[in-house]
Amino acid sequence: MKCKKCGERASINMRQHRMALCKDHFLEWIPEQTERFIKKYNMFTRDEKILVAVSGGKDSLSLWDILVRLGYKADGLYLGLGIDGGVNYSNESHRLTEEFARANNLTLHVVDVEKEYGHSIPVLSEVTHRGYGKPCSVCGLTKRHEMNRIARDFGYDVLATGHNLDDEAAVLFGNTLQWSADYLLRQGPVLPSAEGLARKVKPLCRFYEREMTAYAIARGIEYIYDECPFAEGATQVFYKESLNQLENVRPGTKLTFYLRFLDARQSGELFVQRDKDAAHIHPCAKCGQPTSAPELCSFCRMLEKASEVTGL
Ligand code: Q46
Ligand code: ZN
Ligand code: ZN
Repeated sequence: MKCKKCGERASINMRQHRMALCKDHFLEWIPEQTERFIKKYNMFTRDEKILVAVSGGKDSLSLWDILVRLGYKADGLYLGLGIDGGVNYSNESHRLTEEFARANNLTLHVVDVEKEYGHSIPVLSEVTHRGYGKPCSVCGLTKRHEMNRIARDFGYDVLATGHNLDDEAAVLFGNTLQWSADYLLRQGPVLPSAEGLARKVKPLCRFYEREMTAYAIARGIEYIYDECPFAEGATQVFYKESLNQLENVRPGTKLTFYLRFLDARQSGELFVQRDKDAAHIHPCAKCGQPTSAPELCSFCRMLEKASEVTGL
């Protein structure tokens, strides 16, 4: 297999694009494509301040690397979740993220959830009984809340996450199986800013997971290989595997599934936008973030419940 650009030996073959590239051209192609997606979906401009949520994994570190290479003003945010799971997941992911920031001379914000709120994610999950024994519901809620908080407090215009096509297609698959209209309407490369909330963007949403792995390795980025120990067995993993089976038989299935969805949604063919919650949005009485709940937002209610149970 030869590189489409220079004819040298290819190091990656992307069947869905009918294109093989050598390492050097692949390392050029990924940022070029990212820039194209940023412009196509109007994600942000070079004047805006971007906060990248970094977990120490291949996607978020690569995203940070790409944005900085492209000349964007991008700082990082690492959230210490206190997840151990036998592999010391949180410590190791923190170390790798710090190292990446240091090596590239980048600004990194670090929030340790336990230090900030008195409990780690697994403890918060256990005492509040959210999520049926899995900390993912509390974790997701906390991550969203903290990303918004740091973006607001430090004046970032945009929050960028490293979700890749495999992530997005799996979420889309799940939402489609459930016909969750509200979630489907909100899924996309850009979630516009709303009152008190920064715009959210996913610049890697059109790259396959294997492309991002190849990028991180080719670029020499040291990232955490282990997934969060709670990710295993999650429904999303099952959806990913199912989509991979389809992809193996018909290369390009995932990309078509996602892109056709975006087209249909944009053209208004799928759903009529309803603004039923918009009227009730107001700032949370405690943290000031927008919520549609009567007084406190779900994050602050979760913390209140935890303090009732633990007395802390
Ligand atoms: S939600 Fe669940 Fe993830 Fe949080 S607890 Fe781990 S798997 S990190 S994306
Ligand atoms: Zn080449
Ligand atoms: Zn709140």
